[in-house]
Formats: sequence, C-alpha cells, structure tokens
Amino acid sequence: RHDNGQRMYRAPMTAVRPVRLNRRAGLTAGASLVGLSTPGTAFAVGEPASMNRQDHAPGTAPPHHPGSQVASRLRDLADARGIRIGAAVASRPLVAEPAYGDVLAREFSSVTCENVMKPGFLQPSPGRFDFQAADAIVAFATAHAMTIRGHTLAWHNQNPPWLERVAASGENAGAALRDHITGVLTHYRNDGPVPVPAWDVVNEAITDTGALRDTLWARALGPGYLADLFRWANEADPDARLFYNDYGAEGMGRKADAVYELLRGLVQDGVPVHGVGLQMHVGIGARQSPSRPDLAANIARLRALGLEVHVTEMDVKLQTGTGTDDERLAEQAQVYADILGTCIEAGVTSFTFWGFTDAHSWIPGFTGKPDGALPFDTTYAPKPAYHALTRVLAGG
Ligand code: 9MR
Repeated sequence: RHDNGQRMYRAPMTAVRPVRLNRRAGLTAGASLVGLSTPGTAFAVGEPASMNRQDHAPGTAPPHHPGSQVASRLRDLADARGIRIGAAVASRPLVAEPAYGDVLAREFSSVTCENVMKPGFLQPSPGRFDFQAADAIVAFATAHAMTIRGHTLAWHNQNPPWLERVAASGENAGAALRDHITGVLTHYRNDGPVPVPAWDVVNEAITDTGALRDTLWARALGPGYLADLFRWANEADPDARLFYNDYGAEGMGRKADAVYELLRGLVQDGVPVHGVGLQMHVGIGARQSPSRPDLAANIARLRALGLEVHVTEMDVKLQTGTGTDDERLAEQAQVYADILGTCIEAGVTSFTFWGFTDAHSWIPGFTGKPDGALPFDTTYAPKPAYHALTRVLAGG
C-alpha cells in the first residue's frame, strides 16, 4: 500500500482549516505543502486557531515562543566544528506551526525531507513529476542558508502503485527506475536552480542478518542492481554526492559488516558511491545504541574506503529504558552526547535527527506508544538532550 507517510497528522475532517502561508520561507501563495490537499490551498490539521502562522517581515525578530529561547544555536556551534547539523522536515507543521519553522531555521544547517522526496510523492503517475511539496522545503532551506540531503531515490517503501506494478511485472523495471532517478536528479542538478548536493540513492537494501534484502528492485533487477543505481544517479548529476543509507549498521556486527562489504565491493569496482548514511534510530537502555568503540571502529573502516560518513536519522527512544522521567531524559542526553562526540572525533561530516520536536516524530505512530525521542519537547522547549548536544559541539 502506498503510505503517504503523514498518518500521525491526520485528524477528522471537521478540524481542517486553511492557514496562511509563510512568506519568509520563500513559499508562494498557491503552493501546497500538503501532499494530499487541493493545489492552491494549504491546510493545517487539528491545530488550535492560535497556531495559525503569523508572518513577520524579513530581518525582524521571530515571534517569541515560550520555552524556546537558547543561549547558543546548534548550527553556530556545529559550523565552528566543521559539521552540518540537520533535521528531517515534515511539510504540514512547516506551514501550520510558527515555532516549527523558527526553531528549524534557528538551530539547523541541513534539512532532509521526511517524506516528500520519496518516489510516491515525486512521481505519482508515470512520467508526471510533482516537485511542489519538496521544492517548498528546499526553498525554506535555501532562504535560511541550510543545505539539503535528498532522501531517497530507491527504497522498498513509499513507492507509487504504478511503479510497484512495473517492478513486479519485471518488464521495463530498470528503465522505469532509471527514468525516475534521472528525472529527479535533473530537476535537482547541482548546476541548476534547485541544487541538492547529497542523495540517499539506496535506502535499506540489506537485511538485519546481513543478506541482500528481497525487495521489488532486487527481484526485478537482480542482485547486482545497486551498482547500476549509483551509475544512473552519477550520469544524471555528476556533481551530486551519492550515499548508501541504512539502519542498524552503526556499531560493529553482522549487518554493519555486510554494509561494509557491499560498499567495499562497489568502491573496488569503481562505482560512483561517495558516502554512507548511518541512520541511528537508537534508544536508552542496555544494548539499544552502539558503544563508542564500536561506532568509532565502524566509521573508521568506512572512511578508510574513501567514503564520507553522515548520521542521517538519529532519534533516541525513551520507551526502551526504565526510571523516572528525569532519569530517562538524562540517559537520553548522555546517549545523544556520546554518539555525537564519537562521530565528531571519527570525522563524520553531517549529523541529522529524524525530526527535532517530540510534537512530530514517527516513533509513537510506529511503536504504538508515546515517547519523546528528539532534542526538543512538544512545546519546542530544548530538553536535556539539546543542552548535552550543545556542550559536545562547544567542545566541553
Ligand atoms: O518518518 C517517516 C514516516 O513518516 C513514514 O511514514 C515512513 C514510511 O515507511 O518513513 C519514515 O521515514 C523512514 C525513512 O524514510 C527511512 N528510515 C526509517 C525512517 C523511519 O521509519
């Protein structure tokens, strides 16, 4: 089933109201940030009227949001360390909640579209590309001097039904995927008007036990398919930095070994792969996150292949731990700090969270339990994790 990936924002139709668009974000009236809404209208779902976006003129101070004031921004501290600090961005709150865009622009120097650059959004029917929602996020990023990580060209989830059918038929599957990659990277070419410097070309192609995952693309194109995808991407935009992205391959272990071997083979064969994304969906509690030595060793061997290493989707679940709320938040802060510190020492160049506020996180929808896995709480106030991250970035 094609999942539009916005399940957690759905609310009864009675709660749907139009909201004003954010001029500061570089959006034009009529742009739709919401994949499912009628072009020409953007909707906020289930927000109180007071959350409607209040525009303010460029160059003036953003409106005050309770609890959101901080001493030093993550992005300034990260700049000084030579690392990008990023967040995955959802389209709806960027339009509907003033604090969302304000904190995003204030704290982060990189954005990833949480959903809208996936094939189901970018090519909903054969040959008809729809870049509107993705370009709105790119425009926001550009307006705030942030870089963009493109995510993702090939995956086994969030494909449009027509592409799934083509892949299943086996006929013209390679041509369809190649056309998709070429269409997307041509739009986002680095010598064009909407450059996207880095792409997750392939997402999650290895299983938890280290085998090649049996996906629609592996079935249609055969076991050597990954090399072709990187070559097609490189042909479409020779300046794009091309990444392999996966979860559960951060520390040492069977899956990390398999990802390493895959990349070693690609590099050896001269395939244009430039980096690896370690997703870093981890948690508090025993064995819920990689140890510092394991993480450092894995990053070191990947870098020894000549690859750039990014952390691409970090969050730290609280539900995997025990203790009082304060104890769990302190443990979460320690996990964030340990991993960021290890990554900086090991030469990671970009560090992205999968969201940034607990108001919008995939974790509760996925696990069926409330959580709080991100550095800002639901009111956009910085949590202990945020302060721990700033201390690590400041070198303390
Ligand atoms: O956060 C995304 C969520 O909104 C979507 O429903 C989901 C669909 O599978 O994808 C989530 O993002 C995933 C990312 O694209 C790849 N790594 C795992 C992320 C969390 O599931």
